Amino acid sequence: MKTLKIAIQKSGRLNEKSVELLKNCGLNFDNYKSSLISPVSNFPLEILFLRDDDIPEYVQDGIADLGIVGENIIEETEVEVSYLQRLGFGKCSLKIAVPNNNDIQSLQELNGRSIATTYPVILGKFLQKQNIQADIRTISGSVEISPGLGLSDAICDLVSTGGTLKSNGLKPFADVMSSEAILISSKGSENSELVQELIQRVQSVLRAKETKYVVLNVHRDNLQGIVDLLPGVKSPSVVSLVEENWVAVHTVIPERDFWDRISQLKQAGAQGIVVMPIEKIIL
Ligand code: PRT
Ligand code: ZN
Repeated sequence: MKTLKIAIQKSGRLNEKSVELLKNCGLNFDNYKSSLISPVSNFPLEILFLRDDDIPEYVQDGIADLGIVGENIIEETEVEVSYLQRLGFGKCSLKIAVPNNNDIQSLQELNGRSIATTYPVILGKFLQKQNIQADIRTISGSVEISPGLGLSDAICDLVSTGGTLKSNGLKPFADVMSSEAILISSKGSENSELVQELIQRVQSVLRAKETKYVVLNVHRDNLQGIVDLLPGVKSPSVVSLVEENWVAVHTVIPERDFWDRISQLKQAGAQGIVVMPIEKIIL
């Protein structure tokens, strides 16, 4: 059987979460920082540890069958790869930012101005779409200091908390794209059985992350009210308790509206609510 290769970031913002995801998929491998390649002992897979900028091209060229990388890098390198799954981590936005004391009000006012960035391709397409002629200054890093040094009027860079912009006296001005880590494959390899098996494992881990397992106690008189609050669940399990007319309801709740749902359940008579993380959900 052919051994697959998956490229992930060697070190940096996506490394830890990528390793965690693969480990949660049941893959056994050593995460030695010094090695470039690590075999998986219980799946025909090798892990390549690379700089994130190199991952899209490695995958496009088939040197790696799969990769985990930020959408921003895929778009910037303009590679032809298949998007398999958004992974929900490494979230950030590519934004144009201007100095706090700048009087630029509208996008059109960027005409004739200079913008420093490490994302000239994405920025170029964005400006073209908006019909703006600005001078894109491509630099290789520390973009945020360029207005202060008088190198550009504005910048276009990734933002997550906004702290870097703030500490450099900059304010966000326009959203160019939002990004998160994505599982990609080289064109065509998504059809292979092994890749499909991996995608299923990744999806079961992600589904589990989005849901919590909840057990609660309720008097039978209030049971229907509780069940009505659990849409999307085919049929919660109901187990009789020793105390007469009391039951335990076992169910899953989506993480995103978790607190709202819990307070509704309490109001409807739920008691002794126990919440547990789920490891995997296999459909
Ligand atoms: O060594 P290698 O080339 O592999 O790594 P790198 O240094 O080029 O990338 P790295 O590890 O910094 O980021 C990897 C990926 O994480 C990026 O390609 C994005 O997809 C994603 N990501 C998520 C981010 C951020 N959030 C982020 N905040 N990448 C960079 N930043 C930087 C940004 O450039 C700016 O300097 O963080 C600063 C802003 O952060 P805040 O929190 O102050 O807004
Ligand atoms: Zn990089």
